[in-house]
Amino acid sequence: MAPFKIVMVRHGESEWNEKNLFCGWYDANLSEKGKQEAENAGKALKDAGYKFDIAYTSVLTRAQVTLQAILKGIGQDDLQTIKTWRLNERHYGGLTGLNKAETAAKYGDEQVAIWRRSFDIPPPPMEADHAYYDTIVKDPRYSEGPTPDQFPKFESLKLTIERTLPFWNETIVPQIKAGKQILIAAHGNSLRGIVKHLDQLTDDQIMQLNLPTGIPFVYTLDDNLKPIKSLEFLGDPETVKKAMEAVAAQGKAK
Ligand code: DG2
Repeated sequence: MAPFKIVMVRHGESEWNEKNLFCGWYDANLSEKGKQEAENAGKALKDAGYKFDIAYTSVLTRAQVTLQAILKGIGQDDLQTIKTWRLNERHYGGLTGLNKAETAAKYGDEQVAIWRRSFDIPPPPMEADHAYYDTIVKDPRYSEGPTPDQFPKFESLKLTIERTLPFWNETIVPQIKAGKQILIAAHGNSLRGIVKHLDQLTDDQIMQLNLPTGIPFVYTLDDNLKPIKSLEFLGDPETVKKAMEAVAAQGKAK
């Protein structure tokens, strides 16, 4: 049945992306620009003739609203959609709510680059006195998981992959192999984890990847789910390049 195709998209710009705040598990909405990006993503998929059998997203609003806008754009509002915390953004721990550029001014660009992009060095934990601790930990959307002992206080990319990959392997892979057309709307780092896995990138290689908001990308996979084509964006290459560079620059002191 191969080659298989799977489409993924990082949500449109969120209100916290717009303000350049570490967001993680905080449930930010889309900004106006982000809503437009989500609509554009739907248009791009429609123009390319995509239709899906099932969609997956996180339990966070910014990913779900992006998905809804895309599904509306391609005329599939009622598509079966599975929501899981395992596709959530990485938990940014004690950095949640801090401005990325101000944090770089305080701790240095290099330290912020380590917190944002190193594979296994986590941010500091979110302690119980953190301004967003209760909002996140007591959110009823987590009543079905993660369990209290799985509930993160912080996550590196490595830890993010450790909870995303079981969902990928157990739930998404069987659907790909059954020939289902799949769309995933998720987050910068949960998707970087999937990209690292698919392309077998080294811990150093994945540090260089910054996913832009609201631009869908396609993987074409062989029978063993090895990529035949990787990370093909549905967007003008120059725009994609600039958007990736802008994401990388968010962690630099002004
Ligand atoms: C961003 C990613 O997550 O931030 O948590 O701040 O994809 O949900 O907007 P998203 C956040 P960086 O790792 O790019 O700093």
